[in-house]
Amino acid sequence: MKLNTNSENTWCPGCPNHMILEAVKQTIQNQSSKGRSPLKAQSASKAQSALNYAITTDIGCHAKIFDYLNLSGIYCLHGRAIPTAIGITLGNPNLKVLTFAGDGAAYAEGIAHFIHAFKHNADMTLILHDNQSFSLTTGQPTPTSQQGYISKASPLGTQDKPLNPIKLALASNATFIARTNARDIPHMVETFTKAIAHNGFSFVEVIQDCLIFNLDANNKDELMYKIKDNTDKATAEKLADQFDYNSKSGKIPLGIIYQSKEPSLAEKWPQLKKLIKK
Ligand SMILES: Cc1ncc(C[n+]2csc(CCOP(=O)(O)OP(=O)(O)O)c2C)c(N)n1
Ligand code: SF4
Repeated sequence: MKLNTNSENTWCPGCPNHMILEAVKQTIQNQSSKGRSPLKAQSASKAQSALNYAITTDIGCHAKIFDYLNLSGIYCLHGRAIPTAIGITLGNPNLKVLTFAGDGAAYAEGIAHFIHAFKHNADMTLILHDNQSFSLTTGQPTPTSQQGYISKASPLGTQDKPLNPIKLALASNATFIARTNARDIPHMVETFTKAIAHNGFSFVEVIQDCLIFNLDANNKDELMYKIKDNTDKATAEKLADQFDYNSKSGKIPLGIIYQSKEPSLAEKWPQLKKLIKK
């Protein structure tokens, strides 16, 4: 499966988005070699037994991944990559939709969609590039920016405490929550593979330093540690509390923070359930 495109890559040299792209390609190639071919969405009917992919992306630096992946999909309005992906799963519940969003996109502009996506539990994977900054628009603070972050839009420093999206996901009845590190390709591949295998809405937060904006939020690797896959809600709450996106003194757990089994959106609706050919 040829996933490369001819588009010029305009990410900054060294931006960890390059590594996320590589991990996504490796994940899909691995699935492909096991007979799960990512087909173009419009020809999905040719291989209903295969796991086929479509993508949606938001708007931002992260979203340029749309141009660098040879997969069908929709390059969406800012904040709307999640509902568009849900729409694709309604149109064809046999597609596995990968959605790429930034922390500005999903935790600010599109936060209502982020919350409700957990409730709907459509069979899709959200890969969230969290650089604690609206980077494409030159570094304004997002909901996960740390207190005191000085930017052109916040010259005196932000006063608000950051949002903890992992806790929000837990409170929203998420069935799959994971965190990984954009500097660790093998861990991303492992995590994305598990997320794609999950039946329902899987949320993977990727800690992705931006090399140009909000530099103070970078270089948290020493705080990160890998956990075993977790299915216990009380443990998940404790894991979520370990990193508040504010200080660099806590620990940052990486891996499957929480997973549970619930019917997916398509499985809840008889009209859609009969279309599933897995
Ligand atoms: C409805 C709407 N609001 C605002 C914008 C401007 N805008 C485009 S990209 C962007 C920042 C994206 O930040 P984030 O989602 O964190 O992604 P990053 O660039 O950091 O990868 C903003 C505010 C827009 N294009 N559309
Ligand atoms: S501005 Fe930041 S997030 Fe955007 S490409 Fe450059 S390093 Fe990456």
